[in-house]
Parts: sequence; C-alpha cells; structure tokens
Amino acid sequence: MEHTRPFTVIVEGNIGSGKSTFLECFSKYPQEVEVFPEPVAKWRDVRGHNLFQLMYEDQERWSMAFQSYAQLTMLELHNQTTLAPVKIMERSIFSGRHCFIENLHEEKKMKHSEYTVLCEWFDFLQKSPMFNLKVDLIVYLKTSPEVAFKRVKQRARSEEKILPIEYLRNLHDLHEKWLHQSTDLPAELVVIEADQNLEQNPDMYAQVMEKVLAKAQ
Ligand code: DGT
Repeated sequence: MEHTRPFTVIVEGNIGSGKSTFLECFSKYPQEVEVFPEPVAKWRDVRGHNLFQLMYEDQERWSMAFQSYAQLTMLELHNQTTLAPVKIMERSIFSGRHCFIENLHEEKKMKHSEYTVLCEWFDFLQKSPMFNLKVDLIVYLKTSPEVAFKRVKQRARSEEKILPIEYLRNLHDLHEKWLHQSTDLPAELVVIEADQNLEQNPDMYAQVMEKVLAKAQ
C-alpha cells in the first residue's frame, strides 16, 4: 500500500553530528521505515555542474544557486510518498532555511536581495496546499562544534577540506536557536546527546528508535 501521508521524521544536527549513522540503524527495518538520505549526489552533478563544490569554493558567488537547488531537492523529498508507514529524512527544507540560508546571510556571503528571494520561495512552499511539508517528529543530534569538526576532518570529504570550525560554530548556534527558541517548530522535538559515538555508547539511539518504530505498528 502506498502511504501518501506517512509518519514523517526529520533528522537534524550539525555537519558531522552523526545523522547518516543514525539513519543506517533503520536499514534493518525496510518494511517499517523508508529512509531518504540527503541528496548530496544530486548537488554534485546538476547536469554536469558540481554546485556543492562551487558553493564551498566561493560562497559569495554560488550560495544563491546552491541554496535554490538544495531547496528544490528537499521539496522533492518532502513530497515523496512511501511504501513503508514511516518516512525518515536526513535534514529538511526547514534546516536549509533556518540554519544554512540564515548563516550565509548573517555572514554576508549572500546579498540581502538573494536572501529575500529564497525566503519568499520558502514561505510560498510552506503555505501552498500543492506540497506536503508535513513533519511529525524532529530528531536533533546535538553535538559540540568541536566534536563535529573532528568528525568532519576525519571523514575528509573533498569539498569540506576548507571548512573552518567557525562555520560549524555558527551552524551549531543556528540549530540551537531554531530548535530551542522558535515558537513555530513544524513538529515535536526529541534531542539525542551525540558527542559520544555508537562504539562509546551503543544504546544512544535506542529510545528514539523505539519511539519511531512504534509508529509503524
Ligand atoms: P552527518 O552524517 O551528521 O555527518 O551529516 P553529513 O555531514 O553527512 O550531512 P549534512 O547534512 O550535515 O551535510 C552534508 C554537506 O552538505 C555538508 O557539507 C553541509 C552541506 N549542506 C547540507 N545542507 C546544506 C544547505 O542547505 N546549505 C549549504 N550551504 N550546505 C548544506
């Protein structure tokens, strides 16, 4: 049976917070959960253009194009139906708007006019009955920027080589502000303290996984 409104979970947290590892834990439950990783591969090949790399090489020049495309690919994921009753997404159109776009604007890497265009699009998409941005649960993997930075350096994704720790500090602050201070979160929030990794704390995801899998019953 196709689920047009599956129970939808978005997994949020800084770059390097462990979102992919959390998502992998659900690969044992294909009947119950359909997982949608972030579309980095698409960002790397937009009809031959690596927008992901261009954005890191020259943020002032490429952020608008990148965020515009990232917003489109996120919208596509939000809109996808599933065969499983539970849908889990890595990030969302919401963190794009409230963390990444906000940061680029605050850091003056994006012109105010460009920022305004992206915000107008976001507001339109959020209100439009044509798109399904419904979310039921937000899982926030909370890390210190220092731990996230160490993990990013260890995995050595080529585009992220030049990423300074200040970038992760800014993104951390914006995740905290969005998830802990805003009055219009799209869903209930659960927080996982994620400075430890799975080897150090094998049960760190257990409670939240149970909560999510219960929605498939
Ligand atoms: P994980 O598993 O928690 O380590 O997560 P990552 O780092 O695989 O995934 P994520 O979403 O934190 O970021 C993947 C890369 O894409 C990273 O270099 C940040 C970048 N990214 C993701 N979404 C956006 C966005 O909306 N704007 C910008 N500028 N970059 C983004």
